[in-house]
Amino acid sequence: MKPDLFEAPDYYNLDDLLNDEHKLVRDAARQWVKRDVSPIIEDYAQKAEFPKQIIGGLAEIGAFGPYIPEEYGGAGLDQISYGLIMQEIERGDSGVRSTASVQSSLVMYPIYTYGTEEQRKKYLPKLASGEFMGCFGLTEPNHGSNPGGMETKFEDKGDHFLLNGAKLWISNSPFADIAVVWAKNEEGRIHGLIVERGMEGFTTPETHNKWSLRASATGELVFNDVKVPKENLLPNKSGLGAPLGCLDSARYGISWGAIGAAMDCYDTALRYAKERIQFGKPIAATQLQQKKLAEMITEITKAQLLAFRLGQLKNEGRATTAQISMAKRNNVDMAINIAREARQVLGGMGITGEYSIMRHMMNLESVITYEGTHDIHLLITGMDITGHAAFK
Ligand code: TGC
Ligand code: FAD
Repeated sequence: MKPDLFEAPDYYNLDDLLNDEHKLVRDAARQWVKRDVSPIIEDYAQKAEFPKQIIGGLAEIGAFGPYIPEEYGGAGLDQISYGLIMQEIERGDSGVRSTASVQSSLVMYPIYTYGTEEQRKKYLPKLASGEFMGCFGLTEPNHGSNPGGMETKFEDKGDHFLLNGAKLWISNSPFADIAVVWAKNEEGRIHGLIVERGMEGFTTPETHNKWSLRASATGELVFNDVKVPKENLLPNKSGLGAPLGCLDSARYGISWGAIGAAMDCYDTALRYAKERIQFGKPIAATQLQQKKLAEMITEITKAQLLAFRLGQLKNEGRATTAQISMAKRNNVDMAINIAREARQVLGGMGITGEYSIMRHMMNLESVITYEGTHDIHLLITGMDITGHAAFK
């Protein structure tokens, strides 16, 4: 793979809006990605393997629980710093950002927000340091966009719960130490349970042959009469709103992350267009390639403004689910379109692993599907502005 020469586009001087801490955190993540991710990621994506050796580095840059208070091992940062870390990691690879998103927003967030003090103390510091890795089980074979229909269930057996069912498409499942699992009790009410690797009847088969997110491990969670200790129930919120609350936080991070992937594709295409000579001049001097590049930087700039404003609202506790949906949908769509255009700027070279663009493009096919599909986010906006839910 080519050396990582990335230079971040900042067409509207957004750096002026960042404080010193934001810039420090962002620059540390950027340097780490250049040093520890870019040189190895193509190889791991080709092998379809998650590079476990980067777990310590992710912890060091604060990617595990950026906004979780320091007393629980988190970085105690604000939401804009969280977004910037996700942006920088996804600039390297969406699969690596997935690992960080799941650990932070789908495992640490529910334990911090819905868990007991004992659960916080037991799990959060280890998750923040990367000693424990976690995964989040919501999606099932028969229930993806409609998680409320889930069939995974648990029964109260007096001194423990008995868990049965299966989850599909679970990021990090093949190597996770713990899983935050959403299941229905005898009354059909959804609760979160912490399931630990090694519990009898709990298996995590890996999903193979993905063309997308190849450097991220994806698998199933299978529960066959798993005895879960009662103290592993997350007691402070139940109902579908509990997992959906976690998704708000992860989707927010993705709205920043997608900008990173788009910036990398744009930067690569711009550099290539300036260097590639056809018909005696750089292809960057042709109107058609300028149209592609000019539209890319325009869309990236709009997405940056959207994410920054959403970050301000999130810091104030005012960001709504619908606002987050709009940003996730818009920014991922923006990134996938830029990846497709950027790939064309590179001609045949664009399909090789010498450059990151094709990998980003394939990764973004997952990003536009998980954490709520492109369609579902449009319907969330539609519901918000009309008052009518068109899902059912
Ligand atoms: P609905 O009737 O609208 O809502 C049920 C209850 O939940 C409440 N609620 C929320 N609460 C907190 N935060 C939110 N964002 C909430 N959204 C809704 C709602 O008020 C209601 O509460 P109550 O008290 O009235 O019961 O639910 P619905 O069944 O109609 O479904 C709505 C829909 C389709 C929008 C929702 O289910 C949805 O978002 N579906 C998409 C599923 C999804 O995003 N799955 C993601 C799985 S995890 C993943 O993909 C990880 S990828 C790895 C990575 O991140 O990198
Ligand atoms: P479906 O819900 O079956 O949707 C199929 C199509 O129908 C889509 O185009 C959808 O937009 C459309 N559709 C569905 N309902 C409607 C409707 N009402 N109106 C119009 N169109 C509709 N889940 C987890 O719980 N944890 C994870 O860690 C996780 N990681 C993932 C990693 C990867 C690589 C992938 C690909 C997925 C992951 N997921 C995870 C699952 C992901 O969240 C789901 O794939 C996603 O929510 C969509 O569900 P589905 O695949 O079952 O598609």
